[in-house]
Amino acid sequence: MNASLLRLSAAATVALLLAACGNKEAPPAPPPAAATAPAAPAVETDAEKVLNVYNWSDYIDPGVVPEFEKETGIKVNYDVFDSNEVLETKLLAGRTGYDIVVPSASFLERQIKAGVFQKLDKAKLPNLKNMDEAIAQRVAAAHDPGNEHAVNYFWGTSGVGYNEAKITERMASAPVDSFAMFYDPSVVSKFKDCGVTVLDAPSEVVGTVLLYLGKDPNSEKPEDLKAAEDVLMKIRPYIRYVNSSKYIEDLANGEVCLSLGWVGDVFQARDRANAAGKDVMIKYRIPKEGAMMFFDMLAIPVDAPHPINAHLFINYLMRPEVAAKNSDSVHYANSNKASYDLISKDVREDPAVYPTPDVMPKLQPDLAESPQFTRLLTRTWTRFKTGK
Ligand code: SPD
Repeated sequence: MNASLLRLSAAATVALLLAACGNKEAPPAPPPAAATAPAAPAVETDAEKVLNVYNWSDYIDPGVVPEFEKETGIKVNYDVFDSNEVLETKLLAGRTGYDIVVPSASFLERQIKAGVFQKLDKAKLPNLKNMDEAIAQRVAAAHDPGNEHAVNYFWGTSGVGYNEAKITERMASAPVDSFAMFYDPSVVSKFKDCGVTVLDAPSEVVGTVLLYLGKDPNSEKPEDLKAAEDVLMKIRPYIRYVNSSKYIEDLANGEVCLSLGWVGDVFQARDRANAAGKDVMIKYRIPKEGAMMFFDMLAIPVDAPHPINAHLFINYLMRPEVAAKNSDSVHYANSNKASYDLISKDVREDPAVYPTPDVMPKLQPDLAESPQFTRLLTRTWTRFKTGK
């Protein structure tokens, strides 16, 4: 194109733009919406626009359920639990009335075998495309072949949650990066007065004791369980309580100073303390001995009254922006790859939430137990909890 043509073309463009801007006449009325965009197809729901969800406590952003209700017109009844054992007892009894439950993968595995769950209708879950294949494969290989029954919601670890000031006041060089904080009587005894708590999660806690002892955390050998029980009984006098949800508030308000807790819960305690303007610094460490790793899974009971609504909600939770909002709020790692760039840097880059590649091999999955081992474990656990 020569210079005069260029000039002409530029002038023509300017003239056209000026003409467009200078046009005082009202623009032509837009065609009716129906003529431009076809009406969005009505979302298919169950006849009853209700959804009954049973999830872990403190495990969802408070805005997510109301936003889903507003978008779909489905009324969500939302109940919470804080132990896999409680959930399992209900599921095995049947007729829970729940449409979605969230067992950890090790429990899900045996519940699938007991026929508790229906297979997912993946055609109703297009957002599965957002999920991290590596995590899905890991769950498929160990617990749910083909990922037929469940979708990962969050994953994480249990480790050392502590109030920095109260701990260092009592022991300047406390081994906060070790399970010795709980399982060495000469250490844990120093924190008795400021409050030590342990999760009410038998297989997971016994797994952490076995890690501390340098043993296989999933061992079912009776002698290994006995060794773990010996440790637990020795430290029992220094434990204020065994509970899996109360410690969030208690760490936040300074009622307790040391918790064997789940990563996101400990960070929620930190957030609550900050929000209340408390001068409390709550921290979380993955112990150097390694940690137990869990995958909490969204699944639909076989007798769920509203299975279509359940699929809608699971698909909603897999929207990248919803998954990111949930992780930002509760500080647990999600496995929604499409959400990773939307998660706030504080969470996404926190190695306690998303452990670095060098730490990942130290994280041990909690594997499903045999019924015989569960019986032995339950006895050990009762002795530990009661201290007798
Ligand atoms: N407050 C939510 C905690 C969820 C933790 N799930 C952990 C399962 C451990 N096996």
